[in-house]
Amino acid sequence: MTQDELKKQAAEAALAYVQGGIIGVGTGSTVNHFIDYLARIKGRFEGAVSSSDVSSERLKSHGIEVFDLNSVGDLSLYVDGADEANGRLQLIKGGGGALTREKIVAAASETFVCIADESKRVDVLGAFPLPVEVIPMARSYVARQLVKLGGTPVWREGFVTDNGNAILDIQGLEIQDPMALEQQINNIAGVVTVGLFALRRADMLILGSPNGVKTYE
Ligand code: ABF
Repeated sequence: MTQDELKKQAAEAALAYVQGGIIGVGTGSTVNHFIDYLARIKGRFEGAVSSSDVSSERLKSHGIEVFDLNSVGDLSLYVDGADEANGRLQLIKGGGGALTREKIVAAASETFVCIADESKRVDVLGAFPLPVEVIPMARSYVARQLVKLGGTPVWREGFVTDNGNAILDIQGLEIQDPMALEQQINNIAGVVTVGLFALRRADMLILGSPNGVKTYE
């Protein structure tokens, strides 16, 4: 099976958790499949809050209504992908640059279902460069602080987030204590969001694999 088929498998399995109301929808190629599957069950839910402009456009193209998070209450479900997931369902996200909105929607959701192909499953987070969204004027300052934490930050040059900010990707980390590192990076002035989802991890991880879907809670 191709990697894309494994992503589709995970995306389709997540449909079972759509129980109505307004759902949170993330970003990325796995979520794109989820959005396409959602179109088939449009009658089963009211609409979506999306974590990126790209996903909003895709949802709308299927005739799915997109709501502003400010106009709805907490969401019962959020479905999104990840760049890495460990056994405790802690994640690295933000490879696509939408980490801030993803973190907000995850925080506002009761259940976070993460969908991915099984190549995303790791024992220790950090081989995938950890994205950090920063206020542009703080970029160099934040980079110096990240070096002190043992990483090598690389500016994602030319990339501007949906919020008008810059991204630093931290290479060379072996993240033994994801919650502590998330807190440390959150505390640096100028950091908007770090792509570690450990303080608010996924509640469920659905991985597509050649032997079928694997679900972890
Ligand atoms: C988003 O999409 C991100 O947080 C993560 O960077 C990425 C995963 O993309 P894909 O599903 O294309 O691997 O969820």
